[in-house]
Amino acid sequence: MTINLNEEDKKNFNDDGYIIKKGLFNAKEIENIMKALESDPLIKEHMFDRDDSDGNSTLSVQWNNPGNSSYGVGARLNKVVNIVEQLLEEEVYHWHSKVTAKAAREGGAWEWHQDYGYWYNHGCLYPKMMSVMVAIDKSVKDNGCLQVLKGSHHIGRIDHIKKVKENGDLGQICADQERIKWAETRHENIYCEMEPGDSLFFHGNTLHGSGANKSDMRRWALLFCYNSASNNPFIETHQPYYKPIIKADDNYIIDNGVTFGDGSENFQSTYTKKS
Ligand SMILES: O=C(O)CCC(=O)C(=O)O
Repeated sequence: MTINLNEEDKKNFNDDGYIIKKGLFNAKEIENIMKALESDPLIKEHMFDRDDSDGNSTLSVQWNNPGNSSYGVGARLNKVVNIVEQLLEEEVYHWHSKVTAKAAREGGAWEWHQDYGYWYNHGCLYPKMMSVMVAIDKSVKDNGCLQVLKGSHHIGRIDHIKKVKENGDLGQICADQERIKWAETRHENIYCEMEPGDSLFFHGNTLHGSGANKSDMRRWALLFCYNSASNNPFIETHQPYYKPIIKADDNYIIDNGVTFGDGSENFQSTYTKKS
């Protein structure tokens, strides 16, 4: 199915750097995705801790091939890819997908960053890239929902550095702190509160981050990231070159029940596992 975005959606994305599509995934789809994420041994095997400055961690797992699992195929669904292509105004290909899982009371924060702040270093010349965050659990301020600085994609790419923790150790990679300080004075900080199935579409240069999970509610999210077909990286990294997306029917996740990865996902394990 093609969901035709209206002019307002496109304008909002261009002006604000994000839009939220409520209920893009229905309750049964989210149930199947959640069951697959919670029980697929491949997910357990590739989950890694990503510490924040206070030592709280978010579990994360990332893969390059969308595949056919309930959680992976979402990145290939017509209803998702067609929206991304309308927003970036050209054909896109799958860059990577990931899960970010904040446990109740323990899940850590993500420093302000731009995804293109990282992807620039993977040889993509243009910021014609974006992400889609699908809420698996209800996401609110208290459990560390994603925050965006509205309209901050207009700033352009900001240098990213490793944050120095209070004890002097190097922490997460984040956008230059001086620029963030100024960006926060000029761009509204939006807490993207979402119900399961709601999906946030945001530009590669939109500054975003999230707070620690201080609540008793878990906060899991699934992220699909895309590059424009014309923006093939000019260097070789772990990220993929252009490969057409084989779009999947919107009913795939329901029709196929709970499906696990088959090993073709090319899971990335770039984070340090906690001992
Ligand atoms: O899960 C989150 O709160 C943030 C994830 C994020 O910003 C990212 O993966 O780039």
